[in-house]
Amino acid sequence: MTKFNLTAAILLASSTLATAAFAECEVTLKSSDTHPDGYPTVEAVKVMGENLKAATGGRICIEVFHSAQLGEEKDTIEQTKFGVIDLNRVSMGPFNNQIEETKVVSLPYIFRSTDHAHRVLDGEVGQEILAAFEPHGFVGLAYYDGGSRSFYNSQKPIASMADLSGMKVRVMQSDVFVDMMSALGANATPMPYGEVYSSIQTGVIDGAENNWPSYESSGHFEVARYYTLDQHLIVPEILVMSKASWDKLSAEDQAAVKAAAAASVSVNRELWAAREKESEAKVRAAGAEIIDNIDKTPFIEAMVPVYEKHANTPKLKSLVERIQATE
Ligand code: GTR
Repeated sequence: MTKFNLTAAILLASSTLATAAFAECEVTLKSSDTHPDGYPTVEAVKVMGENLKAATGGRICIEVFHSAQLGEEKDTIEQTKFGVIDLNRVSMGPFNNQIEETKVVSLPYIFRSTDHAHRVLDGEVGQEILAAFEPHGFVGLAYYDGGSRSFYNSQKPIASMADLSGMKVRVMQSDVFVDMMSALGANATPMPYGEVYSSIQTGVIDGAENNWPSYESSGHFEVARYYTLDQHLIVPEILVMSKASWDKLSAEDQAAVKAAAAASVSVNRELWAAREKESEAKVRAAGAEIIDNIDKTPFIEAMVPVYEKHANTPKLKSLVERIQATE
């Protein structure tokens, strides 16, 4: 069975199930997430669904397909564009190659902290980047927390850029991250999230990079025990809706979707903060070796060519400057 046929079969099977559980809903929006049930993004979209159902008198519901049941992020983005999937919670990363504005908030060390990221995303720049999705077939609804991402590997503790030299490190499928790894002297291997565990286990790659909750929930800590807190990326998570699905809704229902999405942001942030701590405690207890207090300055300085290459138009440069100027 081809990948497309398989996905179609899963969707067909899932829509039969959906009919039973969501029988009373006029419209059931299918929502995709790569993470397992209970993960802060999955739970936030569930809460959004409850609020949307209440706000529309039970007419519009959301069914969340977690654990990559609908496919890997890049494929689900395509399906969302065509309205096969209605809602999708993904990282900004896989959008970088098609929506250039998303590159700005995916640049290494662009945000100084999660609070800084919140102030930018909750403000005008955040709204402008959400608006940039529309010409590409998506409606940008909300930003969720993705913490900060750091390197982990199966080979050795990494305490400096020199230690990264020549290592094969998986990145999300985005040229920004490929160039980031080259600038650090490592070999970037872009691949879907679901392939990372076995690729580390079999030695196809030496490691990857992610935040505490993903490092933990994916089980990557079991096969890559050295985790270096260099915090090179704070990449926002994004919830988008298919423009095709959006256009089928009345203006009133569109407003209800927007409001329910906006209200789910604080739910996500609260769950995220708690999960980061839980995940950290879990991987530490499992014996992961955490390399902390490294000098980040050389990592930050090495990113100059990445900014030059990817923030390469007046519009993108100005977005970078406005983010940096945000207190
Ligand atoms: C996670 C993120 C996912 C996915 C994954 C990855 O932190 O929440 O959406 O992008 O990283 O590395 O592919």
